[in-house]
Amino acid sequence: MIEQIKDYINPGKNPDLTPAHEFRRKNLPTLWLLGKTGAGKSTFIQALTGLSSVEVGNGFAPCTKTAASYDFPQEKPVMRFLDTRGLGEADYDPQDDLEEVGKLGHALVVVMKADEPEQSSVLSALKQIKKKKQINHLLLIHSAVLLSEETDRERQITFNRNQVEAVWGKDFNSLAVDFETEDGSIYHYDELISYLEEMLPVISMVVDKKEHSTIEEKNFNRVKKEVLWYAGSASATDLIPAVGLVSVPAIQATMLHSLANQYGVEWDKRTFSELIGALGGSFVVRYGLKFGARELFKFIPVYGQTVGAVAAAAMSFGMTYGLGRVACYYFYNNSKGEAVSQQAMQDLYRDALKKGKAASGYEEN
Ligand SMILES: Nc1nc2c(ncn2[C@@H]2O[C@H](COP(=O)(O)OP(=O)(O)OP(=O)(O)O)[C@@H](O)[C@H]2O)c(=O)[nH]1
Ligand SMILES: [Mg+2]
Repeated sequence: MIEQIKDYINPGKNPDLTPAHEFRRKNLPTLWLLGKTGAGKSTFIQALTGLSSVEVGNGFAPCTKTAASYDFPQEKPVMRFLDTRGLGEADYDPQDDLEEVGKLGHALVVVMKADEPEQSSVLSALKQIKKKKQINHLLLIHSAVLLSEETDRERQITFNRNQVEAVWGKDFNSLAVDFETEDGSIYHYDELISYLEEMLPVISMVVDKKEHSTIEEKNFNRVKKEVLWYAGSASATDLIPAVGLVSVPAIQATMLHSLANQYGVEWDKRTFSELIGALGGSFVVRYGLKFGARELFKFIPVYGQTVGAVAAAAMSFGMTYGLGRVACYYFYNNSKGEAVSQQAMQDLYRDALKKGKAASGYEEN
């Protein structure tokens, strides 16, 4: 116990977090894009990530002949895009890509240009994907809808939606978008994001929402992806067979150290105990931030029970994200010389824990 607290304060001395980072990198929540050449898949990824076509291009690693995956952000990824790079007329076999997507947290987006009714290659791929039953969530995007006359638009969209329905059934959402409007905005952007986050909650964490936020929140948004990345690595420790190579506390400690630096706060024993104090000692224990104790048993105090590895992974993700969130809040106020209330810290933690668990990709939402 004492040792573990020391690890928190001075994490530099031993932990090799690489195995956890690598494991998570192999198991990222994935958004799979399916669509003909020119449908708008790359444009979609750019619209979401804010990266230029050059950056998206460079970030892609070919995984099969017909698909490429893109980890976002590249350095410390929290999610993955799988791009089928244009289904041609040749028969596309989604088999390898289905394996690539893995078993956890993934969703499928089919992109069809509204004025393109010839979708046989996409539909036959979709039929095979459906058969495998590995993908639960589908969103159909009709792109470039503003290029069509208003009188044609509804008919085109309905036609393509019916084609998809014929192979997939009725259980999917369908949305008309345009990525290239005259004023540079995206037509139906908000609707697009909310459909996407329904399917893959991590999306809500990585996509910029044009909503009002406080200065504190803006500051957190700058480090949020890093916090998610650490949370992903923490969750990996519950799933890596060689348990004990890396510990959740070691990862959390490294995260806290890095965050404190970025807020210009010195990370030492005093800051550590003040942070814990600000959350409340008994709260910390109840929520399992008991520095290693839960790792031995996968015992989750807040549930009062022992859980399986996947649920534990979701919990580790949520707790690490929650800890990162409140730490940033604390550091921000600390750097301004302002006090924080325990209530505010706890509310923030609970909220972040919930969002983090959903974003982990290890839980059905
Ligand atoms: N006006 C308009 N143009 C679009 C839209 N989406 C894509 N485009 C254009 O369509 C062309 C093809 O888009 P991409 O995103 O490269 O298509 P893709 O699906 O990635 O194609 P492949 O990489 O060949 O599979 C580009 O010139 C885009 O600018 C849209 O919503 N509106
Ligand atoms: Mg492309």
